[in-house]
Amino acid sequence: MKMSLRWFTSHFDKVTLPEIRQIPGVEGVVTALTDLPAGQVWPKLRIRQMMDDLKQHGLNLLAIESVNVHDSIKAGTEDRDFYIERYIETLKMLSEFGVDLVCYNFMPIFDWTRTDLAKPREDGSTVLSYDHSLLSDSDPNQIIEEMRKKQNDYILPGWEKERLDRLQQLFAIYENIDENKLYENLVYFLNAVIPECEAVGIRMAIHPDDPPWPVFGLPRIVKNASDLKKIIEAVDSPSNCVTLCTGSLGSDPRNDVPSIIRSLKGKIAFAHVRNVKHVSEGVFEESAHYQKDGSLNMYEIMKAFVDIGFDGVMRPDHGRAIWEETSVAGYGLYDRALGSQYLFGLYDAIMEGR
Ligand code: DNO
Repeated sequence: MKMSLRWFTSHFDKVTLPEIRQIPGVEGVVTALTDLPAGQVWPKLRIRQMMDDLKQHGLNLLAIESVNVHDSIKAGTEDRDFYIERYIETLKMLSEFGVDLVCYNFMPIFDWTRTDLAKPREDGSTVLSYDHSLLSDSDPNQIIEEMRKKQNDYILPGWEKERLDRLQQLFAIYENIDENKLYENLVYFLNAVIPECEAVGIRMAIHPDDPPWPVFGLPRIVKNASDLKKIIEAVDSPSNCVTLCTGSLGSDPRNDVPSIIRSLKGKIAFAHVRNVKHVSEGVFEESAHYQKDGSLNMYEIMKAFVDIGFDGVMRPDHGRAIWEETSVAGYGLYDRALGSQYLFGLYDAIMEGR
């Protein structure tokens, strides 16, 4: 297992590489050229700069999170082959720099969604939280505008201004896309991309939907154990893998996360590990990684990873905002650093007992 931290490059992240370097056991980062819109081929020079930056600070690039999939591919519009070609070009370029793990998701329009990015907790920290009732039956534009007003400049992926400006147009291309159609489009994409990945030694790791149920009426197809199994089986290849995100899957209490991990033995290339606190149906808030702070059994989760011989890249996932830190929502240094050490603690204790 290789421990990493997500880093948004020096353009966007206040967390610095020297800071990351001082977290015990963290061998590298997972990152991306976040400023590039989906569909653009990543320029070689920018990838080289990113690699040089990391090397100078003694950190490895352990994965790309993410190469985002263009909505034309997800919705299966006429121009999808053009965007698939570009996607493959980017993958090939990345492989020239030794990248062998790429995370992606197949959520229409938006990436992960929360309804509050700074919910105060009793201890004075704030967390990301979600209440489905705030999203139902409403116009996404209006809701997002309200949230952005309330929460200053905070944005989540998929909430960028350029995208919000053409939200209507984006919703229109998904008008006739149900779960089956979206799944077919994913399989079409995988059939094109996976052979190329095999050739250059890249593992593609699909990220579960977050939250794992439909949002704004858009279909979701990576919600639980059977969805993941179906995707893995659709294209049988060592390059067709999963990002096991405990927090995304775990926000649905029906998902038994340790058992999902066990069922995906050999297919998990990337692990995002965090806790989440279930509040009520469709309502959750993120918590500290520490088991008793949330609803997930973190010990059983880490044990499941050890039991299946997981040897991929792991990262602590979202943290609380603590000690007055401001950061990319969910991605401060302090609480994720604490989280990484908690995960190491569990991992080492489990290994020691073998
Ligand atoms: C949220 C992240 C996601 C993830 C993408 C993968 O914190 O886990 O944004 O990076 O869904 O493509």
